[in-house]
Amino acid sequence: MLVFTTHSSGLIGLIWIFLFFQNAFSIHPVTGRTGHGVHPRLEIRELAKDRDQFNLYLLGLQRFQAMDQNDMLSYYQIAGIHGRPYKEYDGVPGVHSSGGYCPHVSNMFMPWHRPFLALFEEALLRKVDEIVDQFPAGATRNRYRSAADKLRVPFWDWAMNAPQGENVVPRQLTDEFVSVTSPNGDQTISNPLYSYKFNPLNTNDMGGYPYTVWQNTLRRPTSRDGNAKSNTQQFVSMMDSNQKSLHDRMYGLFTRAAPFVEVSTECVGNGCGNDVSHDSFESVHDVIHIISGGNTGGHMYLLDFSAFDPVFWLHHANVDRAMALFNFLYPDTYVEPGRQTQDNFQWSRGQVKNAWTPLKPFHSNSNGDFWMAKDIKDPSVFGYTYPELTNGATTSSVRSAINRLYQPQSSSSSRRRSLFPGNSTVSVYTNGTGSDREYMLNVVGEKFALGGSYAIYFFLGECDLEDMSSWGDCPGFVGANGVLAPSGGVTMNGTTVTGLVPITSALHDLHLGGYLDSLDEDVVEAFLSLRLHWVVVKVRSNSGTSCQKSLSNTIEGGRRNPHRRSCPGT
Ligand SMILES: [Cu+2]
Repeated sequence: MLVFTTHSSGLIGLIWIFLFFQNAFSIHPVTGRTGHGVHPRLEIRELAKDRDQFNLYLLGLQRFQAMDQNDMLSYYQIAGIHGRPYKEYDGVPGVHSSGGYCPHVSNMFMPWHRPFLALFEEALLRKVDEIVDQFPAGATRNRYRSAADKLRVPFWDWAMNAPQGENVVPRQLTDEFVSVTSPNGDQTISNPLYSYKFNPLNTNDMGGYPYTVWQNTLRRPTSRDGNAKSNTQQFVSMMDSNQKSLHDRMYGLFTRAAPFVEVSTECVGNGCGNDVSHDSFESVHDVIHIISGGNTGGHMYLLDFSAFDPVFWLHHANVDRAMALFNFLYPDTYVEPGRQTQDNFQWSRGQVKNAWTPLKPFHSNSNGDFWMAKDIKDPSVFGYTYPELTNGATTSSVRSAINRLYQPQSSSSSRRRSLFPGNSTVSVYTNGTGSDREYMLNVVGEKFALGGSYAIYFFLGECDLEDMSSWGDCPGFVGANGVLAPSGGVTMNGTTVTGLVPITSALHDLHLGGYLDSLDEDVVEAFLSLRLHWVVVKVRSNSGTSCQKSLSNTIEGGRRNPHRRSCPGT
């Protein structure tokens, strides 16, 4: 009896030790959605046209968001890799106690987010598979099975012209409720694309107020207390007024045969891999974060919280698509070594990272190896592609897709906007011959000048600068440049970011409307020095704050003949 007991407890002990080690050292290799063929991620409005796929996507997302937050494949834990709660994922320790794993203002910005999205896609589609198995066996289940095999996460193209009569922000993202066909029948559910509900909200994970009281993700919150609601109308109108600028910027980036590091990251100098002050996909990407979150600190506004908002995943799928299209068009340029400009959970500022750097915490196999930028240049390794790259795509077919989607349109009278209401005109300037010259505002700013995210909003007409909520509808508003920074007072001086806001289309409209005599350089320059205003808006202020002296702001009208202005009123 005694022998038996000893033997038994020893065995239990061994099993316990085995389970402990298995749990402590089990590794989850990120596979993406592989094993079901390579299928395109679709634009959200295209996906919505496929009833079965879209139905499964919504049901899967709902189930994914409702998972136990202790599960490493839950929506909560995967979103949490990006910023808060600053915890290690899949047993991959960090070197800093603050910040998430994600690199920004970095040559690794685009590559790192690719396995991040692949992990999200893989975990979401596992939930979709579970739902398919709940449908009645036979024809119905088979139909959903084949829809699930083709389903990939959608992207939201915020740069293309919205379909006739629609807004840039698709309804699929803003409807609070949505109808689905579940295995139990037709239902109306809370739209999992509108907001993510923490279940439960773990205040220890959230850093501080108001994220410790906001039970669900918010866009442009109406207040900074527990009663805050999303201001969807403002989100929609701000995106509408920025689309033209985003549209023209994407075209500029796709048509610029520049090194990948130059178009992909907004960092400049300090050995970060890019020494050219120009536009970048990262800088364009910041604008969507800033507008979606809003200066009242909605989740998308801050790196720490942005990945919890469902729109993050559609936004970043579009950024990933930009990377895929650019890499397809310019196959000879890719990630080059670059010094990191910021500390994050896994890396320190100053370290040089390259295409062979492990992209943590994304394991590529169960031996503990990690995905590297060199291995993920082709998205099909994760089982997906994009519509423009299917059906035997060639350089010329991709180019024509980009022309169709993003080529700046010459203004026609139907697109004319009256920028100056009332009798005011700009007639003080002399006449000149028009030109095809392009004009853009080149913004060079200190990333951490204001100790957090900020946006610069540009105006060429009279808008009520005190009332931010009116800007989206004000025709004088020409575009914004957002600078996304971690919260929590992380400050690393000397990190410079750059971005461009094209204003050629706006100047054309002014010219057609009779407010600008010509597009000659001297005329435009004089006009800009009179009419160009900008407002810097920082999180935690409810109205625009005046431009701050600490922000190094270089505004260049035209590229050959730059003129500089100091901040208004300083
Ligand atoms: Cu990120």
